[in-house]
Amino acid sequence: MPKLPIAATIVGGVLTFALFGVNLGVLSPGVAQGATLRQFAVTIKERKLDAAENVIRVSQGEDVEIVLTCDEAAELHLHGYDLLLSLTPNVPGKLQFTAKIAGRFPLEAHRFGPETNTDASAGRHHSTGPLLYLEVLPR
Ligand SMILES: [Cu+2]
Repeated sequence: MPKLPIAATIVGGVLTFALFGVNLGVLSPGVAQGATLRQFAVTIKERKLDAAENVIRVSQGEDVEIVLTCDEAAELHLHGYDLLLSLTPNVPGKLQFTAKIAGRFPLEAHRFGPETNTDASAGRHHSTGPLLYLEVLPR
């Protein structure tokens, strides 16, 4: 495996959704009536967020769905909400939660590469710094 630079980038989609606050609830039939579902798409490439801005902003109480795609295996951790997500290369994975806690929370990679990857390029808990921040504005 080539050693990849450790860093991060957000996808255009994230910024777009964040700016316009698009309610995509219509695309998710499972969502309760009247609830606002905030959907975000995030791509991680070469251990960087593939986007211009690294902040996802929502309001407290909103339902949030973050779809993450990474070009290699990874284990991601959303702090504060304490959600873990294991990703397979190029297969989207979802973080779904209700934004009950206001604040600013980092999303970080605990690991890049396969689980068996123990060399330094795998990254360690928090060693690469946050990929992005989730900001939950208080009501
Ligand atoms: Cu962590």
